[in-house]
Amino acid sequence: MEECSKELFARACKVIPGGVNSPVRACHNVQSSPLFIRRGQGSHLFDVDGNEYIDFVLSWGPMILGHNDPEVTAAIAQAANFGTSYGAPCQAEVDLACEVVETMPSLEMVRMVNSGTEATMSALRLARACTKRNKVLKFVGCYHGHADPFLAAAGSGLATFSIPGTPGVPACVVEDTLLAPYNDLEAVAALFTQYPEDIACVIVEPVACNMGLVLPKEGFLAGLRKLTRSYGALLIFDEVITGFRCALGGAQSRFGIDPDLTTMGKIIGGGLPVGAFGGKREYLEHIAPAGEVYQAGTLSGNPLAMAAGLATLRKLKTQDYATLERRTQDFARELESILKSKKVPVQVPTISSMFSIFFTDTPVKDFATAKTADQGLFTTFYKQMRAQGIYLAPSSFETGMLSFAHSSEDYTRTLEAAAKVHF
Ligand code: KE4
Repeated sequence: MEECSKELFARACKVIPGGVNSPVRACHNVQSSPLFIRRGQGSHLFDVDGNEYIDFVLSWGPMILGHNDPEVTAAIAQAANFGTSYGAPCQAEVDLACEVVETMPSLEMVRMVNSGTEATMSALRLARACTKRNKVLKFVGCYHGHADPFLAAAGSGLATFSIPGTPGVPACVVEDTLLAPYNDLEAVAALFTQYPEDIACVIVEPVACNMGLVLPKEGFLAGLRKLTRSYGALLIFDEVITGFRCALGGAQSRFGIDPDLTTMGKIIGGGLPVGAFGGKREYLEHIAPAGEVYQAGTLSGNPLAMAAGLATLRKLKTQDYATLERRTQDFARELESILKSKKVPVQVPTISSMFSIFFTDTPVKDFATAKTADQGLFTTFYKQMRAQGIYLAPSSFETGMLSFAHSSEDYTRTLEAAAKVHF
């Protein structure tokens, strides 16, 4: 007898903390329990209870081509026939590195790792080594993975659980982490004035996706570039979500900014565990064994993961990003007007193939304003949409994603479901 989601979750809770391998999947913030997924196909997920969903989470970003894309799955299967890991260089990692360097405008070199967390953790170490400075400036509500230095006030899961930092991170580790509100250039300038020679880097989500979707204000990213240049700090674009999604060349190509370092994840692995950090040669050549900054990983450059990433990026070069963006905009506009007709405060920001839903009329420009959104309304919306077969991110601090596999019928069905929600 196959176990249902509830039975699986009960068994999981006995052996896995919280029954999940990543907190946000537990759906605590929307008073729900997680669905256990049996399989994904295109824009749909199928849970173990026999239900089908239109998927707007897409594994938190990687599945921009949709689930079980034939080319990607075939590439993984073919690679698997040659073994799963060598712990030695293979052609696939060179091919993927070349593909990434060709695709992301600012990159001259790249190092593969196994997650976005590893990518940002390594990029921070590199920035500190290259500048011989210790302080890192990040933005409240931006999430850069769970490496200690970033958990001073992270977005994503931590924001959902409203934990300002987390136990287990020594105060000495986050005392070099400076915080500024997103979109607040004056606050950044003030920190540089206060610490003119101590800031190794500014790390930023060029489009913030971990406090819900918050777009950079006109001039914000260019202002960061100018300030970091003038104070000798490195600018790190955390493109773990925006890379290959905001545009094929990421947010840096969309906004025309030239960061010193870029971190990547999610799409770069086509659904398998891959992260990467890259940037100018003059910096990357400090990374061991070329240079003295130690960074390593048993499964970095894993042949199956590289094959999945390569198949994904090569296929993305043939996709029509402009049409996907237009469809996302139309969908978000329609969704916003349906929800407004229900006399609730709501805004549905969107950019490229991303959107989020804030139940507030306060213009959202940073984490403080994102937090004005009514979580109760979001929970009501989430539950009633899931009951109608629409799989949304279980938190208003996450970002909804669309894929090239989503069909016009998916959009129509989702909007019809939204029209039936009652608050
Ligand atoms: P991972 O270590 O989870 O691969 O990547 C960390 C990371 C780094 N930078 C950005 C901008 C990110 O969004 C992430 C991870 N994103 C979350 C979703 N918002 C992952 C979901 C989860 O934690 O389960």
